[in-house]
Amino acid sequence: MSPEKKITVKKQAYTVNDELADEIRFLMKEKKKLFFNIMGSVGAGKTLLLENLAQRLSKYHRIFVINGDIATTIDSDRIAQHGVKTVQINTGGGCHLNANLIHKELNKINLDNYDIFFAENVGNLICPAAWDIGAQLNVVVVSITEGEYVIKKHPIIFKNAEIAIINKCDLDGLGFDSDILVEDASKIKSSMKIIRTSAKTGTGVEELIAALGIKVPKGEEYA
Ligand SMILES: Nc1nc2c(ncn2[C@@H]2O[C@H](COP(=O)(O)OP(=O)(O)OP(=O)(O)O)[C@@H](O)[C@H]2O)c(=O)[nH]1
Ligand SMILES: [Mg+2]
Repeated sequence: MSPEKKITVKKQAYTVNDELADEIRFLMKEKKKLFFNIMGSVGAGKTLLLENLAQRLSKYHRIFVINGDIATTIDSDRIAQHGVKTVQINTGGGCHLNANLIHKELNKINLDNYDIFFAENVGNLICPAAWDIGAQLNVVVVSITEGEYVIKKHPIIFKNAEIAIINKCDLDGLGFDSDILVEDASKIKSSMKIIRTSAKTGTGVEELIAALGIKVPKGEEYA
């Protein structure tokens, strides 16, 4: 294939994906559903944060979680233990979810049976940034154990997100000031909502629920 033809095919793939992503977003809005894309590095704590969210929210909302991974059903099994419906997509070698994979899973269920949808994207800070999956909000998770340069080195995924989570704050004391991660995220995008969490202790999870715009009964919301 000539280089020009290769570029055209790639452009077409993005266009088809973006159209389908818009369709998913439109449908979710029309049906008054929430759909969040949780992206982030390998091992940053995406699944443990989703376990926290499932545990807190399943009392009040019907939740459906789509987990993307190269192999295994470990993440969907972990989250399902908290009383929410989950499905695992194994991408084989694929390094990201895309609108087509999400659309196929949504087509298998009755959307009216759920209120809130989460997708846990494949763990890395590169490929998921380029593929719109039709979510209303993109969230990117990094952990302080990834070091002081992790946000600076991956600006694109932060540009494409509305919420940045700096996780594993219980492990502070790694020889650098974690404020630098907050500064880097806000330099990349001044409107970014930045939340420090520990998915291990639960710190910051209520703040995250509020930032996602998820309603909980009076007295249980983040002040
Ligand atoms: N100390 C501490 N450990 C955490 C925290 N969040 C996650 N972990 C641990 O970090 C490891 C990876 O967490 P996961 O939730 O599986 O991370 P992930 O981002 O879903 O990883 P992948 O799906 O493989 O990309 C597990 O051993 C978690 O228990 C945290 O806030 N603090
Ligand atoms: Mg995971």
